[in-house]
Amino acid sequence: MIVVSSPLHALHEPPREVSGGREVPAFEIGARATSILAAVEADGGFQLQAPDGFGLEPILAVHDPGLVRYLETAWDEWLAGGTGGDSIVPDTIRHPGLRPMGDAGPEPESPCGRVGYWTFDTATPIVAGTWQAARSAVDVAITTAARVLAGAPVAYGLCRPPGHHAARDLFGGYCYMNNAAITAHWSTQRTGATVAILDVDVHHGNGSQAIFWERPDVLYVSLHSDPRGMYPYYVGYADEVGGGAGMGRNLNLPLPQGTDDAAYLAALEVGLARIADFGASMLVVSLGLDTYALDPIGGFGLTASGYTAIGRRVALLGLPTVILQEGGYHVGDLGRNVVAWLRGFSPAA
Ligand code: Q9C
Ligand code: ZN
Repeated sequence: MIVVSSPLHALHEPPREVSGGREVPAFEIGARATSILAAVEADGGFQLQAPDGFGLEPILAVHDPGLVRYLETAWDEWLAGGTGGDSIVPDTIRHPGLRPMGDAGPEPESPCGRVGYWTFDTATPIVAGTWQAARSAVDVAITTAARVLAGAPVAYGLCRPPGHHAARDLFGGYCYMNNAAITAHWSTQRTGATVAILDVDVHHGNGSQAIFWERPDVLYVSLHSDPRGMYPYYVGYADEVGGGAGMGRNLNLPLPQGTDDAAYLAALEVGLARIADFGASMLVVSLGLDTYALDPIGGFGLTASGYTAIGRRVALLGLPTVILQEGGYHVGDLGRNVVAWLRGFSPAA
């Protein structure tokens, strides 16, 4: 199996995040990618490749140009503003209740005002290298799809930072640009493909859902921890089924805290049946390993052998498959769990 990765991810190293009312060391750190690469290299059966550069066009096809411009300029502007600090975190967030007019209003000029205009949480700091790292993650993701469109049955992209929480005009949830959504859209434009996104991260991929909400040609299916008790809290419920031309092309399967391998595999059958029904020509997997039993923020009970079984079951769909890294925060076991999943999908690597 081809594995695409870039060393540029390491330029994004947030020192901390605000979580549960405290500053805690960031969960989404470079050591995650190191763990995955080490396990992939130790396996020996994977073919490591560097990404190609795709520029801004595929990004701007999915994201608001204002968000992209913000991410590109935020750090320099923050430094110039003299507010100090080693990372950008909002103190005020553009809540829709602030504006009875119902629109977003103008983007402020103050650096503090700008960050809260484009993000929705306090867990996703911008540091000096965030823009370059986030761009490299997009290039990794598109390159992975390009290999599959060129005939590889499956390929894995080690995206970091992750992407599935980023919406058209919002970053958050450790995500700055939506690698999977950009890649799915790029694939539809390149080939006329119909794409199914299977999101197995423990968190609902609100960004991917929102981006394809009205799209008939991209099906979004997500298995995740019930948002009543889990980030992103306000979205990811079972009654969210898509809108307009995308009605019926969104499937949320919220699962209880503590979900184990067996219960997960049962729910996966429901998601895979919908994908088979849809008749996708390509599959994008948003691969989060924060469903792991020992994950520090996940709350599910999945195991390495569960991941192998899940990967094997997804492979049985028989679709050309682009697997993109999302979450997973047990750094010590993350690489082993990724390889367990990929080996399940492709036992011969
Ligand atoms: N107490 C991804 O897995 N909130 N993002 C964490 C922990 C943010 C997760 C709170 C979670 C974002 C890609
Ligand atoms: Zn997650």
